[in-house]
Amino acid sequence: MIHNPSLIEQLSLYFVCGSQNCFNDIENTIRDAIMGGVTMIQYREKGEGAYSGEEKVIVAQKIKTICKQFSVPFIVNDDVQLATILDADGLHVGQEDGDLIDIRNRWRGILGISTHNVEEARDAQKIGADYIGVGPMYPTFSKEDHAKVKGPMMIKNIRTAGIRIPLVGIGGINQENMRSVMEVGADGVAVISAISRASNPFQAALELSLSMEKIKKEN
Ligand code: TZP
Ligand code: MG
Repeated sequence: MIHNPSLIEQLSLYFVCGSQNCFNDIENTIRDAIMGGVTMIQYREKGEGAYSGEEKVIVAQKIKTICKQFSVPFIVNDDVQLATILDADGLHVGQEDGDLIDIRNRWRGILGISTHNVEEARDAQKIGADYIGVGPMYPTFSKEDHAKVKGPMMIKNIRTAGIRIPLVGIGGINQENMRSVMEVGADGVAVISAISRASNPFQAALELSLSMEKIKKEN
């Protein structure tokens, strides 16, 4: 039987990654992470040492091919044009990436929006986002211009306000604290360094994935 995972299942363990986050080759890191059990990939090429232009398109295409091979959704960060050229499964944007209603109208694939409070979460739901990211949950070294740390309490506030959109926590999440993020109503966690900076990304993804399976079973 073919299993068609729901978006909520696909959000369980969401690996966000650009070449700047990896010790080794990004393609190998992403392949290892998928083999370890990550359920969604976001290509987020940003910051010092990031690829741009043609180089970025080539790398993105390779990552898309890997995702296709393993039937894992391929999401592009920020760049509607790149997502369109590559026919990506999804696009993820932040609050500063343009008019979000206009982006929703132009992009019919999966749309994820970064949010930091109840108002942004409500607006994202209203305009028809498919999921939101909420963060940072904990201190992070992977995003320089990040908002103030919100903690899992922000997810609790969003859920208490009746906002039911699929949601992942992001920012400083690891094996030790992921349970606290799930317990307040997240559908999954998004991580960069917990996998990309691990000495063995496959092993790190496997351990996170097994923990996530256990946490989801318990709830
Ligand atoms: N948005 C909020 S925090 C963050 C992003 C992209 C960085 C998350 O990276 P890490 O290494 O999992 O803390
Ligand atoms: Mg952005």
